[in-house]
Amino acid sequence: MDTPRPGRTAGDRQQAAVASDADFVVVANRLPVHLDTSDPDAPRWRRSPGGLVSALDPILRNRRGAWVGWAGTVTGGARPALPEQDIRLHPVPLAEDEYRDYYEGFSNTTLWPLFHDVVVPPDFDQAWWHSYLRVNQRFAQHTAGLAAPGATVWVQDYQLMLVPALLRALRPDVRIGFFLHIPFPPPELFLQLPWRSQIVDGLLGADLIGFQLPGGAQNFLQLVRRLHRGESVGRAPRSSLLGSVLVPGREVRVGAFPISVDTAGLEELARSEAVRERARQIRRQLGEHRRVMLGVDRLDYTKGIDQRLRAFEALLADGRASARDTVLVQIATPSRERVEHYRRQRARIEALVGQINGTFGQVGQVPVHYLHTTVGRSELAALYGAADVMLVTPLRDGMNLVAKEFVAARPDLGGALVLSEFAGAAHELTRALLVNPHHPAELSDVMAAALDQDPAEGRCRMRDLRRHVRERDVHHWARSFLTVLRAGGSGAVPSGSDDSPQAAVVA
Ligand code: GDG
Repeated sequence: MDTPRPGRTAGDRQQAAVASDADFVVVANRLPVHLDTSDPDAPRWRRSPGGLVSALDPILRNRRGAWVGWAGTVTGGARPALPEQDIRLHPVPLAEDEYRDYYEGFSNTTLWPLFHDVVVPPDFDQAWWHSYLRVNQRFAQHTAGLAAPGATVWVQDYQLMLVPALLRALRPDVRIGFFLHIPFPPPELFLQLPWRSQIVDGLLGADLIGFQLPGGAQNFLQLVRRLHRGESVGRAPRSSLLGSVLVPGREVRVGAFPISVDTAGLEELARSEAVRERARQIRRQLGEHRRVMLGVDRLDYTKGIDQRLRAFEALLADGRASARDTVLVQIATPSRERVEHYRRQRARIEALVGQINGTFGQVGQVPVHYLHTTVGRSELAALYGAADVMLVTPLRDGMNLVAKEFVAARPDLGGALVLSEFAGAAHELTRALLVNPHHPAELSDVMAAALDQDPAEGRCRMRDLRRHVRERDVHHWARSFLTVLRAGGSGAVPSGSDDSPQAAVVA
């Protein structure tokens, strides 16, 4: 199949000619806001919680920064703005059929499963691909119209992998970084994709391509070699940079930059009296003497929620736990609810919860508390604080921020973290109780071991885990990426990206 060589139409040139003054532009599928319609008479834009926003916020405020993304509504309506007008938001419109084909289709039914070890089979659909290409072109055009001469542009994630090349064709003067939040699969899997060369060429429009783990970066470098898309050069992995791809006239650097959380912010929240009191209240509500296990995930088939429930069921069945002494609280945040695999996953999980509670529960005492909802940030911190055991057991996950958030929210050094080997976080949080979630007996055993963990050993592990997330927080992540991006070629330098130790190594 032909590689899309983004053509420069008169419309493109016109878009690029729009007055542009943003020195630092973040481009992501979603703007960092959502429309709060709890009062239907007065809908309000509210800032969405998340580490990405808090990490980029100071950089966006200090420079003439802008965020390009979809506002989350296909119905139009009021232009999104934050109450305090602090970050300049630039909405990219999406039509209903584009939401279906670009977002639910190509992004979440083709790329998402393909990049997560084909946990479910990906669908390949030409119409979805065309929609993905069209929407990526739109994002590139909007960004081109907004960026100041020599600006730094940071493109985020798998929904926008064509944007780097499309943007470079419109604005060769800007410096482009790309970061992939999900795993990058081995070439054997990626090569299934009918549009594989186009995606690789899209990414190669960047100056720096960042992955969560060195393995993802290496998979990408191997793929470039297999597809002959440029000369791929490896480097001794002394720093975040793992190699480069030489394309005509340019070097594209490739590295690993594990994302993290706002550790200090979460710790402060966890230490607040309101959150601590709420944590005590949750424990009282669940039963003073019961051990509390917790899962917090988007309801996604990659997160291993059903494997976790089955492992708990096995503990109840063999008597290592009972509804009297143990409870599992599972927060399952609604996600991609119109996509078939997600609908089926929800039905499977809810049947399993019903089965477990029906078999092992008593009046007033059920073993699983399942909430299909989104809870507030303080409530989440209180749940982290109330848990004896945090269960993070994805079958495959780029990083998993919940694991790092739990650690950040435990200044009391309490709680045990059970963590899947297949989460990116396992490469850093090696003092967690690591587990293979594909192995049912091992999963039950590690959950039982976590419930019975010696408190002194638990504190020791938690101390080590906390040291890591304090040093490597989300600010460190953003600084490391932007410092390396700045270290090559020309372009505006975002403030706050002071030299990190890694910069010295790669300079
Ligand atoms: C992708 C990659 C990578 C969840 N429920 C509630 C809530 N959350 C928050 C968590 C956490 C975030 O959502 C989920 O982040 P994860 O990392 O666990 O997972 P993905 O959504 O799949 O994210 C992943 C990440 O990008 C970043 O690069 O780590 O691998 O798949 O922050 O706290 N927050 C609130 N209420 C909830 O009910 N407030």
